[in-house]
Amino acid sequence: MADTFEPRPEHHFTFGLWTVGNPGIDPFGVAVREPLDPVETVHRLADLGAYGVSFHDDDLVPAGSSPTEREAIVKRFRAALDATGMKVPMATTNLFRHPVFKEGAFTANDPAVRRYALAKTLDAIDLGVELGAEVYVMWGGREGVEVDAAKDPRAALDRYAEAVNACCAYVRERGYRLRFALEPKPNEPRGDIFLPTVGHALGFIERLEWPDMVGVNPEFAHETMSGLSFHLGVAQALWAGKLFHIDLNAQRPGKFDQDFRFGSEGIRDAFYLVKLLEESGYTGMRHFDAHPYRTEDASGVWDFARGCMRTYLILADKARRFAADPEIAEALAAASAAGIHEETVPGGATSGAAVSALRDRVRAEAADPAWLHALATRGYGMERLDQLVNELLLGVR
Ligand SMILES: [Mn+2]
Repeated sequence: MADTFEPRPEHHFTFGLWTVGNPGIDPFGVAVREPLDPVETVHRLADLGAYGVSFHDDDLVPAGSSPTEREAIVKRFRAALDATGMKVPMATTNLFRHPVFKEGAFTANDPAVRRYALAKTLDAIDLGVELGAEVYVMWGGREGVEVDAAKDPRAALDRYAEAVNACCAYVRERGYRLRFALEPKPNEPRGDIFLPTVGHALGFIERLEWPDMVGVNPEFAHETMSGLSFHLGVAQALWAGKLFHIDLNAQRPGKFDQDFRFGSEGIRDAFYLVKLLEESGYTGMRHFDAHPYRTEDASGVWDFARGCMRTYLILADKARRFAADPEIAEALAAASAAGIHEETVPGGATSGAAVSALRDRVRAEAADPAWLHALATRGYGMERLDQLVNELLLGVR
């Protein structure tokens, strides 16, 4: 059935090679699907209307490949990109699979491990830039602790900042057009991970040598694991000018890192997120970092990919309907939703005189008990508004 929710390259949907290529390994079970050839992935995703792919260094060039092997792999992969018009907007490093990283990578206690992690990252940056990447994601999955006794966390943050600074210095020296995006996560695989939320990462970035080169890559599942609102985390990243990239998937709170198909859980959260992205003027990638259910065979993988993109487009359409709905507009007016845009201190909060003048005015108004009573007893009509949103999402308006 033809409808208006067909993904197209201009929607900027991207997938990691590791997402559709996920073979279904979990802590209790072996692979249930054959590995996917990255070249096949590029062709299949292009056929579905995606814009591009991303990868960890090892997803494309297996660890231990010789320079000749690397060259052959990159040449074949680039031919697939050229044939399909697919792009590589983002790349990243696998600093979590190899046993050498079991105690950390950029924050490992052993300096030899940290130096190896940095060198591996610089090689991966070269690979990413060679294929066109403009954003480099850093997810520090092994940067954490189980045994607090064994790690000085303040020194670990020094080493983390040092590693990010070193990568920035390298990029500047090479003249690459590349920005970094830190991806927060609270735990898993480590008991606790450094930079556990968007807020922690934003605070960390301001202490770096070149903060303008570094932003965040928030992930729906990761903030939801923390019990936090992904919508509010992404909004703060946008507010700070730091939303360099985003990882879309689905997650129920209080569970292991589920990485489900976008919109399969938390559909209201997904709606408010899509509404935010679409209305904010965000021009970056809509990147899916999710994987198909373990129940799926090879064809279910492509149902998964198509579903991620369709749900995004359906929710973007719902956001447009929200904005055009007269009853919702009435309910928003009842909630004084537009009032949040008005300055609290007319003339500006940075003037001490203006702040004092405001205080004097409010004091006089508040001296009238009726004035305060009216504010205290007014309703905001949010039950009606929220139900209208429900009915919009459930397809009855
Ligand atoms: Mn991710």
